[in-house]
Amino acid sequence: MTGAESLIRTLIASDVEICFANPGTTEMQFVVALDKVESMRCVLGMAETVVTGCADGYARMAEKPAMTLLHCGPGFANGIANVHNARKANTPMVNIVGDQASYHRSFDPPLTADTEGLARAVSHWVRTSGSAQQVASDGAAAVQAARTPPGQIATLIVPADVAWSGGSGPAVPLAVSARLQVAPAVLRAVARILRSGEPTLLFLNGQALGEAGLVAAHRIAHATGAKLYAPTQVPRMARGRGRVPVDRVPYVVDTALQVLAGLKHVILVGAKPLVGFFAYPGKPSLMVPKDCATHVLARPEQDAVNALQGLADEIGASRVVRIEEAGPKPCIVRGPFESEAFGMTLAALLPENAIVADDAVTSGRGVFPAMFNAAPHDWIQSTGGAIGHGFPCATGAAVACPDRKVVCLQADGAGMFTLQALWTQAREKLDVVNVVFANRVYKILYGELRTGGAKPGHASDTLFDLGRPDLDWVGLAKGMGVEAVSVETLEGFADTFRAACSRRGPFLIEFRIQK
Ligand SMILES: Cc1ncc(C[n+]2csc(CCOP(=O)(O)OP(=O)(O)O)c2C)c(N)n1
Repeated sequence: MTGAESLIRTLIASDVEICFANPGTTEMQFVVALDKVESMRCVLGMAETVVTGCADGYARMAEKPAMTLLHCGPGFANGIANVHNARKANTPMVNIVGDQASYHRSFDPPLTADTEGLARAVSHWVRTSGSAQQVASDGAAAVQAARTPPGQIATLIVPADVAWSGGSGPAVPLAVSARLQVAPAVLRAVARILRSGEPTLLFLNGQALGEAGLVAAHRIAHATGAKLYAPTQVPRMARGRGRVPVDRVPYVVDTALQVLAGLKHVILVGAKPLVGFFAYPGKPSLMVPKDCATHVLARPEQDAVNALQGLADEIGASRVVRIEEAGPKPCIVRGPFESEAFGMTLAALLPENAIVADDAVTSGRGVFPAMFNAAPHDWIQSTGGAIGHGFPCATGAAVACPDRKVVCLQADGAGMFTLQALWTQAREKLDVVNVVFANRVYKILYGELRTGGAKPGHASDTLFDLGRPDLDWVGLAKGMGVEAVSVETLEGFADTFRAACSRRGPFLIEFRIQK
């Protein structure tokens, strides 16, 4: 058995079931090994950012890593933006990167690059496998690293001679550490802050945004008057009717400062401090007031759900607290696109237990709060600010959850980064309804320009306007085997979305929006 086959069999034994890939010559031994095994499903992505974005969406929903199979430094480099997004989401991911044979590198053949350097920039764990006898145990260590709470990026580089030489056979899977528990003294200290009656925010992320975490946070909020907020970009959140309606911190700095004004304490629950996306002259980096103290209930790698439940008990919160309805009633609105109206319309039509993948940029801002009363669903979103996440993330989520409808909310400019994922959706017959917000501009960048007080000129119009020619999303989708329809009104969207949801398989709705 080759090193490559030993590694593949190790990954299978470690419960890695899916291989998102774009291979080349240095990965040929892996392809040969994959041909021999039945239990690893291979999914081709026709660009490495699609491959890594798929692996991110898959792991967020499957709660375990997929493997990616990537080609040398340049292949990995192409995938980095969505590895970065995955890293910010604490997604577990195992990247296997084939590379030049060890003795061949010194001749500097064309695909030779600083693969380790590239990998280190975005991975928590990096190793270049030194021998075919060792590569299987390297693979077991990579899965262990990826599954270490809260979830990590593990990248294993495998020189071609390591892959093709005689291996050890599969290695035994390694134990994965459990989430660390929060010390009782921390619960008591945080309880004292909550009892002070001073304005307090519980800032929730990661595990705390699952249903159990939100329910416990809601008990605390009900008992103490503490506010609850999620980050502007959430990795995965349980939402919809019957779930605790927690909003995200607004993207726009002035709005964020307004909603967080007056706070005296912020308690981090699996979250990092509330920092703005960018710095702006004269505006603060942190979104909480200067005299607001920051406390940590649970770090991202700790058991935030247990901590919230323990805290709720510590302060004597009622065990069961009614969840009040928040946000507008779902209904089908008529007329041209408007973000909140779109959200209300989507909320009225969203199938039960759907997954919503959000890379909708400005078009999505009003959608999130308008969907508190939609059917229960999971919301997954780009978390690292690198656009081009929606199509692949939705694709990976659909691979993970074949029985759930996936709805991908994709801004058009961001969508162009990874539109090849549509082809993967068609190839794998994935149940995804893609909605493209075709405003034909980088709208957010016009906003950023005006924030600095400038007025658009010829350069900004050239760089932010996506017209001349207009993108034809129906044509682009059809070219990749995905049925598509263009709509211009909310009622047109409602009819098309309803029809798309009544069938299985990928579909694309181009929502043409006034610039
Ligand atoms: C990988 C990456 N490249 C570039 C950017 C900078 N950027 C942020 S938003 C944006 C344009 C977004 O436009 P679109 O997706 O059409 O959404 P809209 O602003 O129109 O809602 C760009 C280019 C980024 N965030 N990430």
